Amino acid sequence: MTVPALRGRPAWASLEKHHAEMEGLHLRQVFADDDKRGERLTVEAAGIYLDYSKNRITDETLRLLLQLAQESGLRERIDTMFRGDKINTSEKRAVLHVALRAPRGASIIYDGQNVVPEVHAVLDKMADFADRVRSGAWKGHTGKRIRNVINVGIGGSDLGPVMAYEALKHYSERAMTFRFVSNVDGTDFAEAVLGLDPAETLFIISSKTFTTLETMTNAHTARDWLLAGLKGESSATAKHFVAVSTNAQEVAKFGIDTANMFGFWDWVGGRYSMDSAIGLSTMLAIGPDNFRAMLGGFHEMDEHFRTAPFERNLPVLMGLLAVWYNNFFGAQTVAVLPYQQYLKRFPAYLQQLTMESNGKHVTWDGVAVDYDTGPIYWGEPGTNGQHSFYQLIHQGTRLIPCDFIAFAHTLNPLGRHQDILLANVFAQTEALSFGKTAKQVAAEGTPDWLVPHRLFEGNRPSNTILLDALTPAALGKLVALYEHSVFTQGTIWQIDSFDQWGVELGKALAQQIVPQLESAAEPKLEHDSSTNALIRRYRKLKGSA
Ligand code: G6Q
Repeated sequence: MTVPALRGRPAWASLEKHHAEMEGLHLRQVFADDDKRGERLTVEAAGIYLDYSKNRITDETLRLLLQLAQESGLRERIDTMFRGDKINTSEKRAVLHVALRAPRGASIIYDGQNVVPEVHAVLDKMADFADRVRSGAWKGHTGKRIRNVINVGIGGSDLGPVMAYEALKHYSERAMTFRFVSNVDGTDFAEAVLGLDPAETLFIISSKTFTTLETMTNAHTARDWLLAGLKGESSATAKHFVAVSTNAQEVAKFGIDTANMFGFWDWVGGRYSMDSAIGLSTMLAIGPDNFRAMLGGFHEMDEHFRTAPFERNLPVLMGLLAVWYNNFFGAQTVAVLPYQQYLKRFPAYLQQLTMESNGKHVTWDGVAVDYDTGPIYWGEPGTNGQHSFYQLIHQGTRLIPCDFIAFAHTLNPLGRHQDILLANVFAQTEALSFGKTAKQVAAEGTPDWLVPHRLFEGNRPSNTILLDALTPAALGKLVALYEHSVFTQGTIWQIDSFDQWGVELGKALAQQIVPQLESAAEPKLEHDSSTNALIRRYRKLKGSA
């Protein structure tokens, strides 16, 4: 199907016109006009209840957004992803993270071959390894069992593992310690190994390419630390290092036996890889059964996304709403507010998923876009955020659509905590939508001069995402929900959500600058005057010039 440029799609023009009519409409009004709105504008699927009634939309908005999805070829594009077409055009790669969670026995053909058996072969190898480490059958070099696991990786090889470990800590093996090293700042490594016995420590070097500067620097430091602790026997690394990578050659070069390498494939993007072997630390923490339950959750959402009609399709609706605010209201950000302490790293994880995917300035055909693409995602767990930045969401001058995420059951029942927590979710979305008028504020006896300060305009949109409990399956569903919402947005904008050329320039320049900082002789600098002066000052401060 040939899709016209975004502004040339009929639904786009209709939405522009419609938005002009909608701008003055208050959520108070739309709720007053329809006392069933809060039940009607909801969808329940795959165990997730989405209340999207507190959005600045009418039935007409929805109709037009759904029309936009049709005109954008979303249905066809979903099919092309699941079929393994090379939709990551700038890297000429398929985008098949959905194959990572396909059940055993399913068939997804890529380059003439069913990839699902390979996926399960790796999962089985991971499970076997995880069982051996968790049971103590896998011993370290000195015969001690492994008690500490350190994942060394960055970006997509770190954010997913960290987030999933934190999110599923409740299910984790508490007798073991899990830590994560990503930053090339030596402090990250130093703090991660503090107090650990090398004889009981396993490093997972997670790097798709096995060439990433930060990860390889940390991996070498890890090896030095281990060898220093185990009195320098180089054979000692064998039981303390495993690799997760697509690059067997580099893994072997580093000195890790490729028998202890867990593979994945170029059709898995870094930020879409937490459910591949990159999740080895997650599996070590929560065990193979829980890991498989998480994959089951991912798959349930994949199937929902693939098959549900768009008007009842959670990721499609969320993606379209994001487009609505981004492109028609000029909203620059989306706040993600999990009311769940275990999801404290979820906003950070989503930042990469959303912004590395959709922070693009050209279409997949390389044409500069004349509309805004990916919004900024950010957030913190509630209720902490309420005592900090919510002020700006309630009374500031910017429109910030919010996703509230909550769970009906807590994993840590303690007195009244859970009801108080959930009361805050409902209170916040109510306050944001309906606010408080000057009349209401004055009626409370507020002096006239104070009324403007205390009034809340309301009309601040939000989604409420309600799940039963934070299980491994629930986490899988939630991550897949956002993955496919990102996909929906990228399809409307016609951008390649699966490349990340924007991170290249800085990487290349850093490689150039490192020797200029390290050289004993004064280097010949040919940067701009600011960069040259900063390099000279740094060299002087560190005492090398
Ligand atoms: C994610 C990106 C990026 C990548 C890291 C680590 O989609 O590609 O964040 O994951 O740069 O790369 P390696 O796994 O190759 O070390």
